[in-house]
Amino acid sequence: MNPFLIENRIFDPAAECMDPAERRGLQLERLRNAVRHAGNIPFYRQKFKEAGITPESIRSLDDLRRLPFTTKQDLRDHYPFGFFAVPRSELVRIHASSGTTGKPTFVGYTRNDLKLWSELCARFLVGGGLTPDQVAQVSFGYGLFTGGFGLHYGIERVGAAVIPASSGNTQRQVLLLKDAKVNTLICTPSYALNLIDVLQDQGLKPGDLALRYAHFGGEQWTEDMRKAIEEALGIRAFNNYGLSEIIGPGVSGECAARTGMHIQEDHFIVECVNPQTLEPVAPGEEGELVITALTKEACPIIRYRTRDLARLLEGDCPCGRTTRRMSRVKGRTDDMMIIRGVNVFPSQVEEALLRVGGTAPHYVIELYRPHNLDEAVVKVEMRPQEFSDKMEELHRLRDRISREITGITGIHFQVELVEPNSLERSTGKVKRVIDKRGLKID
Ligand code: DLL
Repeated sequence: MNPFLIENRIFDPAAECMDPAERRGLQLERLRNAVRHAGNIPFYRQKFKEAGITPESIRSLDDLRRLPFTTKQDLRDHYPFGFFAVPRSELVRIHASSGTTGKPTFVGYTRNDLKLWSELCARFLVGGGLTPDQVAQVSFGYGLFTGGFGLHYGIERVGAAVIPASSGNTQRQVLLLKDAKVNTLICTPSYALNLIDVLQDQGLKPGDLALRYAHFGGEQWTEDMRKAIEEALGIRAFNNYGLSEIIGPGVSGECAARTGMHIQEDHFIVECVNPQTLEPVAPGEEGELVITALTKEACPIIRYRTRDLARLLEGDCPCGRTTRRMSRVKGRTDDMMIIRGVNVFPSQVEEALLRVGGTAPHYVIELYRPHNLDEAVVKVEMRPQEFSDKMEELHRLRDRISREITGITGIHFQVELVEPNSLERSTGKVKRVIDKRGLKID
């Protein structure tokens, strides 16, 4: 059976299909350089000194484990530019991470960093079907967020035509999709849901569009959500992963076979550790991803604790790339809800909702603590065509959802079926959890 539903293409075969032993050699050489270069940053200079680390003392890739971790707090402690390793004159761009509260975390790029970034984005875009004859619409925000500009230059690097639609104004986005005969859509999966609503409101069907592919990233989504979006748009959707502190989008992405996201290992080393002990997890087990950027000039970063939970996958991919793959991100350690002592991820609730079906894929989770006991509510939207159905059927649907969620999470959620279009729509990254318990979070 052909494992590819689209043509299997590789942007940079020399890098992506490199002999693994040769790649490990390259990583070791680059790791030494990264340690040397990171020494320009006082934080690392101090840490390396304390641990007796010099570039020459890095003799094998196992020595990576001797290097210090870097956390978001470390970056915050050196706000604004304490993690920049080059003189101001070498910087050509500054972005910032999407901090939920407080100050942003700035990240800088040299000219070489920008060149690398567009190549890394081109790799996963080509893997997921982008060709020079296509039109691609970028519906990520253009601004401090790395999604818009990162993907924009990746598309140009491939040679396709980019429509820099940016985020928001969904009616206009739909007009562009239709009239500019867009083939490839690029945004967060939750924004794709928003677009689907507007398309359907306008009576547009997949056949009315030239859309065939989508590249989604920037937030967690489930396999069931992929199926729902693919069906609604008549497309093939690919997952890509990255974070501003490392480079932005381009750390990893799916190929035509969609058996996990290929990590761009010539530029990044990804470890998977137990978030409590910080020891490596067993092969194939879930843990927190820790990423070292091997070649970044402006902001080299060593063993960055991403807080993203995922698995590193074993085995070869039929596409011919030799790079290690990672699973979908299940959630962030800081998105994990602890409800009555049980760890629950929004992705598990999403899985239950989409498995039962019969509702729209729009939901929000609210947590309360009325009598010192946690209560979890999931509000999920009805589809317009089903909203006026009989009460009895609605009750049955609610019970089915509730049972499915309990089956997956072990926790009882009160299910509220709410009116179509009553929940807030996302234009970028969706907020799935509203915690009203007044707990202290870090
Ligand atoms: O979201 C970079 C990006 C933009 C990646 C566009 C892909 C596409 P930040 O704003 O710094 O950067 O947020 C990074 O988003 O640590 C993950 O928690 C989450 N994330 C990014 N991609 C995925 C994905 C960008 N494919 C944070 N699946 C990361 C799940 C993702 N989570």
